Amino acid sequence: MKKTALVTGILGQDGPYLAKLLLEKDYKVYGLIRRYSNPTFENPEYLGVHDQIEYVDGDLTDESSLINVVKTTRPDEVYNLAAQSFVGASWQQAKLTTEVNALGVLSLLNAIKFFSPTSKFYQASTSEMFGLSNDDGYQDEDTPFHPRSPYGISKVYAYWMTVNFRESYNMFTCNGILFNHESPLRGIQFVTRKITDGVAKIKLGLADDIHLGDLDPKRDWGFAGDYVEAMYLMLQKEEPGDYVIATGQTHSVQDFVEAAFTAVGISDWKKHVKLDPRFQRPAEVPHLRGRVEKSQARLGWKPKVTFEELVKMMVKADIERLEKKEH
Ligand code: G4F
Repeated sequence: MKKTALVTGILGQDGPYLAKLLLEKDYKVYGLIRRYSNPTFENPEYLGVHDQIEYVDGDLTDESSLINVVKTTRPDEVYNLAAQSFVGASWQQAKLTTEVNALGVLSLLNAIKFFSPTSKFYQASTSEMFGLSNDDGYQDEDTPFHPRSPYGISKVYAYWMTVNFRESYNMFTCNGILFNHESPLRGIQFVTRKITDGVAKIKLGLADDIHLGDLDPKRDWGFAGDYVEAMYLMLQKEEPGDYVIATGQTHSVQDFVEAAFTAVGISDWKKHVKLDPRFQRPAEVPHLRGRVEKSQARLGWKPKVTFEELVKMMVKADIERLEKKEH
């Protein structure tokens, strides 16, 4: 019998990469989608998986819809990737962020507990939970949390609820504490895609500048396609657990900008980058860098794509996309 997986957030960045991996492993993949007037299937289409996913209707803020989906699909594995995932928006929409990212996870865990208790559960936790915690320049599974945004706070709640269902009800629940992971499918608001799209437009003569909030923050950036493999591996272990997934290297926003301009042969990047306070955050997370000893030792997971390869991949994809649009 085919294994089955329910993936929430199937139209985002990670959902289609995970679906591709699971389909290659011969899973049946259910993708949860909430009601949109005009849903866009661009990301699953980009990876060629759209036709193979069975879409099911539901919303993390509507418990009865989750119960219905869990009860009818009874999946072997549930990957909760759905979220209000843009940190910057979480100050303006703190309650919505909390309802989706925190209470939504509680509802999903409850639906599994009552209607499919043997389903294994993956929660998309995040390095944003660490926030200011940066004792020795790294963060790992033992680093205390100090979230800096309503987004980070909502994710800390979901993290602990995931741990609590494991400890209280003996359910197989895991947290993947993923550091920033990017790809050509990244939403245009996130800084990496904003930069690569801007650089592609400048290269093609379609724009002059990129407006950014801050060049100093440092992030541990990896490739989303590598990171979904770690999600899968967590649920294949004998015992559930929580794992940091990262590259172990950190770069500033400025490093990313320089690498993206270099990828198209432009050296005077300063001419094209404007600092714009509209994109600054009320409280910043200055430095993220993950220590990945546990995931390497216990999951055998390692990132494959380097920082430079990632930047080049994203710039190339944006140039191709724009050239296609122009013709
Ligand atoms: O790309 P970002 O918006 O990602 P951020 O806030 O690090 O969050 C991402 O990674 C988290 C994992 O650590 C996820 F949990 C989360 O869902 C999301 O995927 O911003 C990266 C950095 C920040 O320090 C931000 O302040 O870039 C800085 N930045 C500077 N100028 C900017 C800009 N970010 C954006 N989006 N736009 C700017 O103009």
